Order: sequence, then C-alpha cells, then structure tokens
Amino acid sequence: MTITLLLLVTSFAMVALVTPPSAVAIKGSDRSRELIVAFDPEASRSQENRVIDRAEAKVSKRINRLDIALVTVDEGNDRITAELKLERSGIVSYAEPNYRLEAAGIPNDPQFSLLWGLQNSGQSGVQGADIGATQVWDQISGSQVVVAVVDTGVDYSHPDLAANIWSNKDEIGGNEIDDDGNGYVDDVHGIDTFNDDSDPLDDNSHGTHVAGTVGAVGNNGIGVTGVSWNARIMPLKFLGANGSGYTSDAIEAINYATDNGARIINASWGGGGYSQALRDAIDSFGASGGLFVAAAGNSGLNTDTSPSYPAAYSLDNIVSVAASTSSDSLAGFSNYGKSSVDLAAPGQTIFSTGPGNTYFYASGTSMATPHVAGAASLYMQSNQDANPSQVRQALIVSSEKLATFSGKTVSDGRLYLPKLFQIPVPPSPTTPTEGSVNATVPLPHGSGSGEDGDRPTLTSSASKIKSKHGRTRARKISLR
Ligand SMILES: [Ca+2]
Ligand SMILES: [Ca+2]
Ligand SMILES: [Ca+2]
Ligand SMILES: [Ca+2]
Repeated sequence: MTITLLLLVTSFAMVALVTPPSAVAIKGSDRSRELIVAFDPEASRSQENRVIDRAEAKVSKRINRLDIALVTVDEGNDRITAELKLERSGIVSYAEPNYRLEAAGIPNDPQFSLLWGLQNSGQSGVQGADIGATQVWDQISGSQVVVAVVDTGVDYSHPDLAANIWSNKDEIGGNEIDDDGNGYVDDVHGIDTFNDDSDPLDDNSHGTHVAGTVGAVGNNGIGVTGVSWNARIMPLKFLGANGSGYTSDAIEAINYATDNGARIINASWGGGGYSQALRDAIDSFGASGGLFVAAAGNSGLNTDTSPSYPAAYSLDNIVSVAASTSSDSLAGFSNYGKSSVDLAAPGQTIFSTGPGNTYFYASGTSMATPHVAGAASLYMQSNQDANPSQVRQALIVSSEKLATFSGKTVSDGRLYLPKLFQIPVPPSPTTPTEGSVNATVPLPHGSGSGEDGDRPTLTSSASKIKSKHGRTRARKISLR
C-alpha cells in the first residue's frame, strides 16, 4: 500500500505570482506628496482655496468636521516648500505630511491579504474565520523550534523560504564525508529517503507549499508569510515526484527528525493500513519531546469508524487536523471524528509557496495541518518546557468553538491563536514525560488518556509494502 498526499488535486492550479489586491497596501502608488492642512475656523472656503492654489496644490478631500483638507502638491513641486507656504499663509494652523500608518502585526508581504486563514477581514468567506495569527505575532519569544516537513521535499532555495530552512551545523556540504557521524553524508538541509540521498529538494510541489504555510519568511517584502515568520524548517523527503511513497521511508525520515533535533513533524499525508512500525516511530519521536501533526484525510469520512493513518494512531503526541473553509465550515472533503480528529484549521484555497519561486493555491487537510504545525511551533517557542501532550491539549482547549465543528472534532473548534497564547504551561522540573497531562489545562472530553480510549480500535495488520515495480521494497535503515 502506498502513502498519498492529502490535498485535492482538482484545485491544485499553479498560478504565476501576480500582484493581487492587497488589504495591507495603501491605495494609490505615491502619496508622499500629500499634506493634511488644518485651517483657522474663521477662514472662508474661498480664502482656503486661494492659499492652496498659491502653494501649488490641489484639494483631494475635505474633512469638514475638523476644518481639515487633504491636499496633494502638484507634480514636480516640493512638498516641504508647499508645507511652508501654507503655514505662512496666515489662515493655516498647521500643515503636515500624510504619514503612512500600518495596522499592528500586519507584515509587509505583498500577498498577505490572500492568506485568509491567518487573517480574514472578509476578503474571502466570513470575516473572522481565521486563526487570529496577527494578534499573537508580537507575543512570540524564545528560540525557534525545528519543524520537520516530512513530505515530497522542500524547495529550500525559494526566496520566501531560504532564510527559514534548518541547517545541520555539524555537517560540511559537498565533501562526501559524514562529518557529524549521523549516518548521512552531506546532509546539510535534511535528507531524501525516497531516493536515498541527502538532497531533499522538492520534485512535486506539495512539500514546498506545506513548508510555506508553516513558515514562509514574514515581513520580508515578498510573497507570503507562514504562521511562524521565523520558523526553522527541516526538509525531509520521503514521497516521490508523483506524491506517493513508502512506510519504511517515512519511518527513516521520522527517525532522522527525532535524532537531529526536530520538535514538530508536519505529516500532510496518509494512507496504507495500520503499521506498528510507523506507530512506534511516531511514539519514539514523542518520547524525545516531539509533536506529530497529521492530516485527518480527505475522504469526507468519520475516522472514528473509518480510521485514517497516521493521524488516527492512538498516541497523545499526535494532533489530527481537519480542514475548515473561509466561512468557518468543515470542508466537504475533510475527514472528521468526535474522538479521532482533534481540531480544524484553514484548509481550503490556501495560497503558499511553490518550487522555483512560484506560489499557488491548494486545498486539503494537507494545507490545514501546517497551520497547526506552525501554531504549535510558536507555542513551543514561547513555552520551551511544554511536552507534546501539553501542547496538544493546549491546541484543543484554546480552539474557537463553533457549531459547525461540534461533534466533528475532539475540540469542537478551529485553531485559534489568541486563546492558545493565554494558556500557560508551567515549567516541568523533570524531563517531559509522554502521556502526562498539564493539570491546569481543563480537558474538553474527559482526561487525555481517556480520550485515547475513545479512539478507534486498530485491528488491521501491517501489510508488506510493494514498490512501484511490484517487488517488496526492502530498504536499509541507517543506524547510528
Ligand atoms: Ca551527516
Ligand atoms: Ca559532509
Ligand atoms: Ca534527492
Ligand atoms: Ca514573505
């Protein structure tokens, strides 16, 4: 059985990066010649117009309540000269530049307004159907945590990703030596377990899109921004160019993430039957403090009765993510499950990075998952001692409760950052123990461990994994 990507191919349209309408940009190309002019209350309208005329400017707008005019200095004339002429006219109390203002927390990335999932001011669907990202960006502190994007690879040289790509500091690239002795030669930016090399470059586009939602570089004046502006993304490729791959390669990638410092894995894929080996790898990642964020699947099914793996393994370091729309409904394709799917996140018509300095829209629980992975990385960055179970509970408890997700997810809600950042995690005096639950966090559905008991019974057994060519794919596992 193969593992497939959890996105909708039908909406997978590559689009060129064009300048879109932006809610952030100020209207008009050049407003540096504008002045706000306040007049004496006694001055007549004709006196005012004469003075403006003499300053070689035109009225753009009048704000009568304050007896103020917005004027534009004629092209070719100096704004400061006009400002002085106006102020010396005798009927102007002040003239000042029309300063450009920006809303707090809004990055300067030109495509930001397309990212309804981060901030929906009504540009798509319903205002407020978003994760409230802009409200927490100024609250992030602490050093970044590493998010492994286990996928089709990542275009790590994309201008909107490159600065946020993880580097293996102990490895020297191109010298054909495994400098850090981790079992991989020249693994400077992760590995490729599908092709058995140390170059996780994306030959599909899915992983690059996912990576951009987790952590495209924010406020750099280009493209988009990820949920985390300054994430550290570890590209781990195990899916081939056609978007499918094998359990053994997924396990190798997860083990690499475990052994090389990742705190979060984004798993926007699923399929195949129950695999004890894959489950054990995810469990082991959890024991090292790792949170595994997994796509719930795109079959429109209740996974309480039709489990989709790996999202449905009963481990408390797994967060299973459904897809929400810009109207805050459950996307029609999204799997759901009162006990098997933890929360929803934006997953329809998501704009993000593509290989070769492109950007495109895609839909799927694949696109919802990196919203949660990015949010978890911000939370773990600010709460370094939080263990995976605590982070999962915090994500669930803080979600925005909505009728549309009620009974469809453990949380009854959609990812919501402003509330997430209100949930404190007390520093753990000891090494975080997988399975322990922060006692100060109220649990929505019984206890954390009890919730696992409600998860589907896993009965199918691991099946032999066949390669594309039909032979059993026996792959070497690198041991360190
Ligand atoms: Ca190495
Ligand atoms: Ca090397
Ligand atoms: Ca490769
Ligand atoms: Ca950017």
